Amino acid sequence: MGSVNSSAKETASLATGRRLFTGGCDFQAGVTTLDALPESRLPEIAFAGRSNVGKSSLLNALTARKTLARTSKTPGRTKQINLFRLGERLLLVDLPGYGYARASKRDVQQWTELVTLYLKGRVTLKRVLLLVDARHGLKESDRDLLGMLDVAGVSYQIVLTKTDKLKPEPLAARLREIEKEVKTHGAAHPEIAVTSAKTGNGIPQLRACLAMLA
Ligand SMILES: Nc1nc2c(ncn2[C@@H]2O[C@H](COP(=O)(O)OP(=O)(O)O)[C@@H](O)[C@H]2O)c(=O)[nH]1
Ligand SMILES: [Mg+2]
Repeated sequence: MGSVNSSAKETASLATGRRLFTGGCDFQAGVTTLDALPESRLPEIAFAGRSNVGKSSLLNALTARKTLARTSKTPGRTKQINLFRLGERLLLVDLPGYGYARASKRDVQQWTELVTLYLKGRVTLKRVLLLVDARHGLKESDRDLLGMLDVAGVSYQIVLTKTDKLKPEPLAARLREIEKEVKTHGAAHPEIAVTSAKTGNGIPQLRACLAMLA
């Protein structure tokens, strides 16, 4: 009985997530400075991660759009914060990628300044999704961001990307390893999302999880 109820609940929350994310998403703004960021009352979810982690692909998969966010083979190009509005319910914020090997010191400084100010100042920010390539796990640049989030007191959730590239066992090991590490961080959402933009695995579940913030 209990399990029947809980699976009915789960089905309902998956449907809610699907409706929200596939019901229309519009590009709202792309900004390179904080002053240019439009004021908003909508709850906001920010997407962060190293360049090439699959951020654009994940945004496209979540919103069922092929070209909402540009995917590219040349990492490290987007220097701006892009905002997408999901109906009148939620803002999705695409933060510039980091950890690009050929980034200059000046690029890193610019990124840090823009993102730190955004994270500290955005009162409507509900959660940061920190995307991590399942093959590589957490890197130093990810740990730097985790530190910034801890200081800013922003809650965050780890999202594993490109999980289609790993077999079940190494994937499970990766999950355990990251779970263990983020446990030491106060602001971490306990559940790590396991996704593949390529196969669509985990996308309905992540939509459902995020729809609860709308
Ligand atoms: N196999 C696989 N490749 C992916 C996946 N997501 C992204 N990629 C590839 O990874 C590269 C970088 O993706 P992109 O979304 O542009 O990354 P971004 O720089 O973080 O926005 C592209 O070649 C994508 O096709 C995935 O789930 N599975
Ligand atoms: Mg991108």
